[in-house]
Amino acid sequence: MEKTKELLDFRSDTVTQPTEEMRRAMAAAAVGDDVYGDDPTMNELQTYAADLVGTEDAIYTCSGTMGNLMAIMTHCGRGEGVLMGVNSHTWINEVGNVASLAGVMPFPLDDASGAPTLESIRSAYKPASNVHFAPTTLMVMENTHNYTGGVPVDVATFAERANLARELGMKIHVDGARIFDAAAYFDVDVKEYVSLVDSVQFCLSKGLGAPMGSLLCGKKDFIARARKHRKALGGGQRQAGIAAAAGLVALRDMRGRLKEDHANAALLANLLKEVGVEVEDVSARTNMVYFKTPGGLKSSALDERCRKSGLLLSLPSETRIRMVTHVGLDVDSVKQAVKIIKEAAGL
Ligand code: TLP
Repeated sequence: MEKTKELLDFRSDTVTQPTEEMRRAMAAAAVGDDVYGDDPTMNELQTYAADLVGTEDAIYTCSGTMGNLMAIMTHCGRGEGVLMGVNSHTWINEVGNVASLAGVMPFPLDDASGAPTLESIRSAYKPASNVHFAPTTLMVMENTHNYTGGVPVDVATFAERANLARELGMKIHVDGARIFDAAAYFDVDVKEYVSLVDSVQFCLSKGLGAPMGSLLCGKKDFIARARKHRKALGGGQRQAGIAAAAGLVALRDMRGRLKEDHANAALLANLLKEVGVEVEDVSARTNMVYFKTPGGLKSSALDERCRKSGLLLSLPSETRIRMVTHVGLDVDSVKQAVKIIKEAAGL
């Protein structure tokens, strides 16, 4: 954790160092061969995760990307269609694996404000009855929604989309990499979201601060079929309880502090605005701040200058910058970061 503090690493909430407690738990973890289902710590994590989100079962996956892909491969047969936002991580940032590995056809939804619009769901939907269509059998929703600003989708809005997809006969998967941020933001139990869908993937390695791993949660038969896909993708691990031990600490102890990250991101947005940076407005802010590169610079040029002062940024494009708050950063880190940006951009 010290390292991220020294570096002012705002690139992502994936950069956190494991806490001392996570390291102790990893060192002491009872382990077994998880491909045989023999790892007691992994079994404990999966049971804990399923209970926490209110599903019958859960399976550990190496990453959020793998969890989303397993979900799509399990819900959809080859040649079927999946609806997902054009600004979603599954659309933009998972290397086209829906097409290349799952053999599933993605159809774009308008998710410019986080949740997909009802109209875009209706118009993208393709029924199996028409012989020409790749029938859409799944909709993926993302919560919080990364690319539009880490926007949390509230339960009512989420339910409206999920219910429409259900009426049209689709299954629903949630890329809930940061779903605990959404639940924390709205002070709701994560089960309120998960009860509306067929599966959820959430990450241990983001705001919850674990070094690796995600959970895919759903019904027992769904998880059993997803397990086969995990094996096929090379994600069956052996003494995986080492990772699960840190994941258990993350799930038990770290959810309660996510609002600190949200407060720090709100402070960051305000301080950046005060020095003249064009911060992107959001309907609700969790742990991300996106802004237009200030001072007429390219993102890469600003990044180079900031790096010299120990500040690391994420660069979604040459005109757009993202900063993410996390457990390795505090109020002082935020103030220091704004000072560095102000100087680097000549504001
Ligand atoms: N997001 C990462 C990068 O890949 C962009 C980040 O720094 O934010 N869903 C969402 C909404 C995500 O933001 C991410 C990772 C994933 C899935 C994938 O998780 P991993 O990195 O574990 O494969």
